Amino acid sequence: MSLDDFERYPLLFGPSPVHPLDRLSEHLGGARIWAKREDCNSGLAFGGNKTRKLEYLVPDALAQGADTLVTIGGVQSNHTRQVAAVAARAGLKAVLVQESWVDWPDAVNDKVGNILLSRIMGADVRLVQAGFGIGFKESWQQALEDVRAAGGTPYAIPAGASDHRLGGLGFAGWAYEVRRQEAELGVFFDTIVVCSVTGSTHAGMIAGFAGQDRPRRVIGIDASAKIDETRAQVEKIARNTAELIGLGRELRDDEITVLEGWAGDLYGIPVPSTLDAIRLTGRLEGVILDPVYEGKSMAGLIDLVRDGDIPRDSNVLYAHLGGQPALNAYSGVFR
Ligand code: 5PA
Repeated sequence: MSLDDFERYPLLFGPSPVHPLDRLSEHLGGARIWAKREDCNSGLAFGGNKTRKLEYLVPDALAQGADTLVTIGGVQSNHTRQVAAVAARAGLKAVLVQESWVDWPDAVNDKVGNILLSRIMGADVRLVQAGFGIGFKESWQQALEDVRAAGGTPYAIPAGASDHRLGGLGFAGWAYEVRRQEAELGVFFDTIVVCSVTGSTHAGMIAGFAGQDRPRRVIGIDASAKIDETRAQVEKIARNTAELIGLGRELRDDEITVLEGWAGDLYGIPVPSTLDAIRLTGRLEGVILDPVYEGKSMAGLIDLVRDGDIPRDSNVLYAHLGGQPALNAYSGVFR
């Protein structure tokens, strides 16, 4: 088996853009930083990392005769918004369980940004009281039951499309896409920096890069503030995905790196380093990051470059995974 043996339902524009962040690189005084832009990878409701993962789940849903995609996330989940868009595009219904993962005081938190977009796209949006967790949830099981009881055929997509057999394939494909873009650009990215929460973005990359001849560091930055769970999930999905795409060997422990230190104490709550990273990237590059995910992984990248952990002669690829719609629910922190 190889990745090409899996059916893919095209949802992206094509390869996502790669470009240098020269003013940020200059500011940090070392390591050339580039970005690969999953935040503009698709015309479907602003795209993002889940849109790429879902290319491999949609054919499975259609093959099973499903008529409704059922998934789960926080109130400002980017994932659920992308499922709503993909359901619309594929002519399916969407049921979105939106749990109160983040205790965030912004008065419009459950009205603007991602949840607004999901409502516009016709998803059945259900607000549920339950805390953060990337595992399987009762509310999600209930939503699946409800669809069945109404005579529908649900297709279950776990949080972040991660703990799913096919969840790692999209970003395994990303690793091959990077290699093709490197050949065009004449550059080699020795270090990749990516935000990790439900794990299949980072895990897919690990599996995809593991099959390439030139080794590189794929550094996950935890944004869940639950490092042990993130690490365990990344490891599990990376190993499953590697097997699925026929890597032909076990992944080594040193191929799986998830770093903590930039999430703060709680998922979904920005800390000073998050806001500094968002402002710096906005002011130097005109590139917008969100306070839940990308601001935290960029804060990690900045410190790793500044401290010399990523050497000055490195070419670093920052995976920008999307997430900007949630900014609308965080306007209070930028006043
Ligand atoms: C998310 C996830 P993984 O969950 O695959 O580790 O990706 C982390 C991540 N960046 C990084 C952005 C913009 C993301 O949206 N979002 C989740 C969501 O519900 O939106 C799955 C948590």
